[in-house]
Amino acid sequence: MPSTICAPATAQGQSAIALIRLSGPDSLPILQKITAAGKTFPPRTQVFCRLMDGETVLDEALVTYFPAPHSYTGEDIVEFAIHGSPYIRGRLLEVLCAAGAEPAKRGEFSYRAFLNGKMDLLEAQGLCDLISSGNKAAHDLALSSLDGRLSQKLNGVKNALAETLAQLEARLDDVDEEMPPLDVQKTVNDLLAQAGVLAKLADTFSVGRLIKEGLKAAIVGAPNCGKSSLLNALVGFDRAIVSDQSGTTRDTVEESLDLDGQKIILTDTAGIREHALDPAEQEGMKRSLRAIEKADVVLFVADLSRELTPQEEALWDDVQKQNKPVVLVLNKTDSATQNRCPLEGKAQYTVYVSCKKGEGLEELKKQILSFVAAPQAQGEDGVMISNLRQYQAVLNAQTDVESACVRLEHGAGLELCAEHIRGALNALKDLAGEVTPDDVLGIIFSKFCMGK
Ligand SMILES: Nc1nc2c(ncn2[C@@H]2O[C@H](COP(=O)(O)OP(=O)(O)OP(=O)(O)O)[C@@H](O)[C@H]2O)c(=O)[nH]1
Ligand SMILES: [Mg+2]
Repeated sequence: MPSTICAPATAQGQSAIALIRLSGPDSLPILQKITAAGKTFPPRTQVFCRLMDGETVLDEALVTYFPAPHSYTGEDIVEFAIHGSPYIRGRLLEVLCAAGAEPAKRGEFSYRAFLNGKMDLLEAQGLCDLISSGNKAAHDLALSSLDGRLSQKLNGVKNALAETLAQLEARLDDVDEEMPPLDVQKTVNDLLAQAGVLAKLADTFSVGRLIKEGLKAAIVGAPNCGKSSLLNALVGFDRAIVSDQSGTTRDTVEESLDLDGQKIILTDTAGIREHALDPAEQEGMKRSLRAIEKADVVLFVADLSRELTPQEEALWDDVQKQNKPVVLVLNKTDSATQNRCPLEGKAQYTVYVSCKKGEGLEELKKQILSFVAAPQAQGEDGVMISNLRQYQAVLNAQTDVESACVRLEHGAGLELCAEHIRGALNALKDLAGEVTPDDVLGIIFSKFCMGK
């Protein structure tokens, strides 16, 4: 029999109300131990009662009993809405444990919900993402997983593959050859259609990840071109020190920004030049290069009020080698001594700005957003994947389905083809947690927050 677990469902610290949850077969008996004898708790009804700590009253609370299976975990649950003092919360947990409960591990409520068939792994991960989503885009993405749209899509593929597999297996079992032969072309077409669905889903990963984690944009360039000014202009306050001296920024400076509901993480960096003035600047330049490596997008700032130096051109070439989108940001249009910059011909994206006058910033923001909002990268139905484990499983399934097609088309035995389809089905079942080993599940759920 499973144990009965308890944990706070609301954040630490002082608050008007805090919620504590019990889940497991002893939830009701434990509740009865700490409330007045004979008190009744009708299902799903808030009951006002005193919670006792031995002979003394610990708190007056609203308590709700959710009998199994109609609860979040599928087990008996009791929810205590108590006053949110850290003392009451901590003490109630001790009282519950003394009455027979155990402290819940991270994600244990959701794990139990999963084991009881209340949700599959994809929905559980969507829920975890929903709680940690800090902006609209991440929220929408998490919701598409939580409400089962991702699971439905994958179930559609699974059902189609299972149907094809059944056709193959029937032929393999048909030793007396009583069945009509397999329609190879139709089977190949069916498999290709499913491989296409998987390929499209896999394609959403790069953008899905950016939406969930935030797009990292590194602001780089030579000293004094206005990188820190650009960071400040984009975030709308004086985050980084700006001065007319070259080499002002030493350490990287990071700040997040919400652009139309999308999280952008901007990193201002030390200007790069050939000779650093001192070891601190030298270290700063190393950090700039690391920031470029970690970025999803590079904002390369050049100063229109002076000529481009050979070092800047070399830096531009180095940045290009990273194989990521680079936006050429031509700054100081208000005091430009030249209208064009030699890098323009090499740049895929160019935006003119004046940080001093606040001009061109909207266009730059649009350009940054375009890297997460490219329509061809978004799933047409808003269904996307955002975690690496999901991505790898979808890719494995796609590869297996494609291999099955190739085998079939080249007249290989049906057994080999069936084996690839079984591989793809297994990868998809693993995604939903159907065949996932317990230790792997344990690791996944342990990343959930406490009390969830
Ligand atoms: N005229 C004009 N001056 C600007 C503009 N943007 C920045 N500046 C000035 O350029 C100088 C350098 O700006 P910063 O933002 O500190 O430049 P930086 O690239 O961060 O410099 P380092 O940290 O030293 O690498 C400051 O005097 C700014 O006021 C602009 O759009 N127009
Ligand atoms: Mg700076």
